[in-house]
Amino acid sequence: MRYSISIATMILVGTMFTGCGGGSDSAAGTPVIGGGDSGSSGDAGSAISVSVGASDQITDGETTETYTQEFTVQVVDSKGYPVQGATVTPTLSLPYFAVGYWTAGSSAWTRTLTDNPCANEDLNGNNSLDAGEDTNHNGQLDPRAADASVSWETTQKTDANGQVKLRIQYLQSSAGWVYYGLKVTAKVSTTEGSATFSDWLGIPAAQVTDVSTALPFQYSPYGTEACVTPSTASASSGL
Ligand SMILES: [Ca+2]
Ligand SMILES: [Ca+2]
Repeated sequence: MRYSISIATMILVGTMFTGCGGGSDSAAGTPVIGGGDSGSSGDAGSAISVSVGASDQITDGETTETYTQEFTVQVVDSKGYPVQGATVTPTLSLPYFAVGYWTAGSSAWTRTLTDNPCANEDLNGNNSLDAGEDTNHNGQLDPRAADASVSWETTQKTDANGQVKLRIQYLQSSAGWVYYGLKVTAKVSTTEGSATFSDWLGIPAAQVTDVSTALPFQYSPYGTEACVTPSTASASSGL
C-alpha cells in the first residue's frame, strides 16, 4: 500500500572533491517540524558530484510495524556524465526527537507538539547509555539508534545512470517524531564526494486524514509532555 506525504521532496546537490578524506558531516541544523533540510560538504573544483533525493512516497515496510522511504543517489563527473561503478556508502544519524501527540478532529488528525526539538540523549554517540545521558529518566537512550535503519535497494555500486537506490526503514510509532540525517559518500578510485539529506521521519498523509483509524504514531514514543519527561502516554491515556 502506498501513500503520499505532505513534506516536500528535497533534492540536494552535493559538492565534490578529489584525493583523500571525506567531507565533514553537514550537521543537521535546528529542525523545524514539517520542513526538511539539506546540506553538502567537500572542496570545490573536483571530479565527481553527488546528489541525493527522497521519494515522496511512504510505504509499509517489511513488517506492518514499519514504514519505508526510498532515496536515489546520483553521481556525475565534471562534465555531468553518469559515473558508473562508484561505491556509495550511507550513514544514518538521529540527532533530534520531538514529544507530543495527535488528536482526531472532524476530518483530520491534528498534532500537538509539547516540546521540540529534543537532542538525542546519546551525547557521545556510542549507542550506550552513559551517566547523565538519560535526561528523561526512562532507563534508555532516546531515540533508540535501532528505531530507524538504512540499507541499499540496489547494489552498492552506481549503475550506468550513475545511480544507487537506498531506503530507510523505521518503526511506525516513530514516524514524525525523529529527525534524521542521511549522509551518502560516493567513491571511485581516489575520488570521493558526499551529500546529506535531513528531515523528520515521514508520515503517510492518507492516515492523517483518516480519523476513523488510530494512528500508529499517535503518541510520541519519547514522551508527550517535555523532552525531559518520560513517556507515559498510551492509547488508553485519554489524551
Ligand atoms: Ca552514550
Ligand atoms: Ca531516555
